[in-house]
Amino acid sequence: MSYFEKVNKVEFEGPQSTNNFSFKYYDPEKVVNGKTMRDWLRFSVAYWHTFTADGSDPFGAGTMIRPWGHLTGLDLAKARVEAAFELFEKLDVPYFCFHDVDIAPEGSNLKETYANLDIIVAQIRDYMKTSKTKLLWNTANLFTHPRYVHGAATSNHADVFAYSAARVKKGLEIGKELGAGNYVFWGGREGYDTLLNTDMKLEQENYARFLQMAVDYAKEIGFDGQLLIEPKPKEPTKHQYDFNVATSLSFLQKYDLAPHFKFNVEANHATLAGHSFQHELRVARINGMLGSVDANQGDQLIGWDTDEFPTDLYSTTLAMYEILKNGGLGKGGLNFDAKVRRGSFDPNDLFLAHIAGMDSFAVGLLVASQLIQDRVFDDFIVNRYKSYTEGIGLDIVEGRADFHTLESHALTLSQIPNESGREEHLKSILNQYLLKTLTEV
Ligand code: XLS
Ligand code: NI
Ligand code: NI
Repeated sequence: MSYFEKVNKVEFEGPQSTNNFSFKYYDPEKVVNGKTMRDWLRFSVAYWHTFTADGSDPFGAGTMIRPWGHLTGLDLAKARVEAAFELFEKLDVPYFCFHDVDIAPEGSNLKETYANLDIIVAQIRDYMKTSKTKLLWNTANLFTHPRYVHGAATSNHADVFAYSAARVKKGLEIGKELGAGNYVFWGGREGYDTLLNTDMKLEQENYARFLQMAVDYAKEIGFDGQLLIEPKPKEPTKHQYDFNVATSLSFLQKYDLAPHFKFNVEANHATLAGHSFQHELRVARINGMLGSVDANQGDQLIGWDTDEFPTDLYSTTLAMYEILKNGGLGKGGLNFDAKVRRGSFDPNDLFLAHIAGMDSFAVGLLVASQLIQDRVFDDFIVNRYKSYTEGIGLDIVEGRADFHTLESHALTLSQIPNESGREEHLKSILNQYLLKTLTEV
């Protein structure tokens, strides 16, 4: 049975192609900077947005027309798996991701929920025997159900803490069974809405205890995937503890958890935190903590996580710049934590949206790799900091300077020759590289 009968396997046809169901820039076998596009980009489909979500929003009902939409319960869950592997194969996408509740319905108690999960995980495992698509990461949804109203690991209620631990325990077991490359913690309810009822200190300590127990359990069962924290400053909670990469890193360091975790950086979460996507990737990268990416984009005019498919070529280029500088994403990937707009309700839009996102990141890869190869920004930056390679600057970075020697040096200065940072010029070079790459493909 086919769910997307009218869509054939999507192939690279180049920018001249008029076939909407083809890649214009993403050429999986093309070698860029020593690796294939497929291996640099490591695309992943997010199960929740593509197979589970129905397009409902706080003001309106679901709009999505889905070939599995008439089913319920486990039948629905099974049909989604079938549809998912059909889409993975037609897009030739190497990875996918899911939350436990995306793949199987919750039962009336934990045992029933486990039983439902076991049925669907077995079905997924069967598909994975012959499919090329692997599991990038899975996670436990610790935010939708009313029990998480006051948080999960940071709930005021110890039973919720225990229940959440059970779900993560099961999640790690599923991750191991399906060979997941990573396991994600996104704490949508780990934070507070008002300090008037919140013991922030206890909540944060409990969160650290929870993560340590997860580390211990992963080790106990031999789960060798990378554990990832996905920061987000707010939404649904007013203030989330994993606010951004820098805040989360300090938290991990304080509790000696940093060696066990990396970050899953999401573009729209970066902008919600008042940062650029590139900023968050850079902070993670320079600290050796860049694990994986939730590839999407927000909307400048809307103040929440719109999770749009990434089409902004500046953003994909600067993201790929960081990823290339990182030497790639290791076990991570570019997961389209992105949803088609409510008005894009046709099943074909699922393909067209992924094609748009994949082509946009392929362009980003091409442009970024050229920028790096030509040392466009590198040379500029090296030159900009050259005062640290000699004299007093070298004394500073090599630890020979103190306030006495610095004052003596300062007293000899008459005028300090600052130079222009050339921001506009650098941006115009970026434009040139973008346009040049686009015409050369
Ligand atoms: C929500 C998050 C979520 C995580 C996984 O904003 O992006 O989808 O990626 O729980
Ligand atoms: Ni995400
Ligand atoms: Ni998000």
